Amino acid sequence: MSAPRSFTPNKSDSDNDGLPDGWEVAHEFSPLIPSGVDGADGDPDGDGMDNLSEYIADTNPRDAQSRLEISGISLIDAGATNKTLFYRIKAER
Ligand SMILES: [Ca+2]
Ligand SMILES: [Ca+2]
Repeated sequence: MSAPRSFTPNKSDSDNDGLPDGWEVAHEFSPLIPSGVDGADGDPDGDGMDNLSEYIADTNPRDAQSRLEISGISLIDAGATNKTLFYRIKAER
């Protein structure tokens, strides 16, 4: 399969890496390269969240301080069949 030669910002995923073209261009990635720093597994800011995770969390893939973090989880046992899981998510965008 040959590499795509053009892309349509905010409309498609030309390189089929799961990252929309518009998002890739907005964050200075190539919408035509599906691997390495430009791909879903790339982590150019080294924060441990790959690009696909940054896209889903709506965080900045070029800023290590911009990340999604679960700050606490607790389980409330309200009986044999009723259990409630509480969690708090901190998103630095
Ligand atoms: Ca893409
Ligand atoms: Ca990252």
